Amino acid sequence: NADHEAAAMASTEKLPDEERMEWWRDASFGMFIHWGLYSIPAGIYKGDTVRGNAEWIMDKLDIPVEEYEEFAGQFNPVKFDADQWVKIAKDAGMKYIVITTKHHDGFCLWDSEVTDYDIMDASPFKRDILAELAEACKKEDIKLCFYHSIVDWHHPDAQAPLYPNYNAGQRDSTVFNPDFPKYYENYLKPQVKELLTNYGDVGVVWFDGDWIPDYTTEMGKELYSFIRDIQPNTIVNNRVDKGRTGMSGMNKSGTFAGDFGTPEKEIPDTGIPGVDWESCLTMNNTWGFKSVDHNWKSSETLIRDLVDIVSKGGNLLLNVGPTSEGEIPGPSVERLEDMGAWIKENGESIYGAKSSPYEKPDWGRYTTKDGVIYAHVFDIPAGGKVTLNADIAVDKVELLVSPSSKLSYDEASHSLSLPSDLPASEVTVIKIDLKK
Ligand code: FUL
Repeated sequence: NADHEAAAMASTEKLPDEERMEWWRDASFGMFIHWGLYSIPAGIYKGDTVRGNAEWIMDKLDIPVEEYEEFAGQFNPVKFDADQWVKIAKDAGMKYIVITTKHHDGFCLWDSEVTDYDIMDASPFKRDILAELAEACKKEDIKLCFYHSIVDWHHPDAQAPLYPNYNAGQRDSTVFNPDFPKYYENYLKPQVKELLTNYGDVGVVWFDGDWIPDYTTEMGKELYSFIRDIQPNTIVNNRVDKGRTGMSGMNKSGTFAGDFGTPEKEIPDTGIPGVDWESCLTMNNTWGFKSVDHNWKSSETLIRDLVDIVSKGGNLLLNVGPTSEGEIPGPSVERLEDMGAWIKENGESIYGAKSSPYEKPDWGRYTTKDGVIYAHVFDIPAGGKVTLNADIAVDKVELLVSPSSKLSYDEASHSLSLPSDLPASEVTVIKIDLKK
């Protein structure tokens, strides 16, 4: 249909790097969606519960390929509603969505031409998830982005059985699959091409699985140009290559490693000037849906994490793991609603904001934009006195949520006095206009 076709058109005008990265830098906040067959066992198989990430169940519980494949025939997420997912993201203040087109288990959420192990050919659902999301995103002006795993436990030229005890931490990292280059050439690249050809503008390609020894820096470099040749403005994460450092997921200096760093389940202590990065975080302890994981972070923690990340110059990619029926879990939706409510009132201090040149204060964080410093107060000091820990040339101060309420500033002590009847907030934002 016409909507489908309009959503499938991609722009081809090549932007200079600063402009190409602009929407992403200004966006600050996106939704990560880990969804696939693993949502069916939801962390438990034949009575065993997977430790940690539920999307790793095939590997962690040693489920043979033929047994795992049976989930494909059961995957029928009748409650999936792309418009609703996009609305949940948009109402939360998120500007982009990154969905697992294929995770390590190899199952594809779109109608891939190079395999039948996908939603259209192997499952009763027979709807192209990516096409529906592309349409919904286009309507709401949300950027659609694709996570794509380099690791593939299902494809014979790339799969696990060659790797006894396949595990990022435990496996013998010297064992190679001699057929991996075939998989790279005849499967991985054609799939990436499909993703970049059939669903309109792709904001980001978010690779994962760069750690396997079969995948080389040469492949990464080639894949990067391959993508930019098809869609010149697509942004690619650093896992297109092995250039990231272990813990922080930032880029090693001097190595080729995509367009931005990807600290995982972690917020770096400080940003790095001139380096783009995005922390991906879970709301509980897993990416893929896990029925027994109720260890939810509070909305307050998540809002403060967002502020912390933006104050250091990064983006937050916050995960949801929909159920096998196609629903974003209730506790995730509640948290996203709380975040949306806060952002609705305070978003000016987040979108397009940069890290400030000042040390982080004990009471919270600073962000900055257009001659304004935003002081984000996490814990209001006793007596309502917030002391600026830097020599900031204050012209005017006001509460972002209620510009008319009384706020005073004492220049000698660099301190702001907050009114005692302040409405409660996870983070109270004070807007400080700087002297010109
Ligand atoms: C990791 C993967 O192994 C996890 O399953 C998850 O997708 C995370 C974002 O990246 O490396």
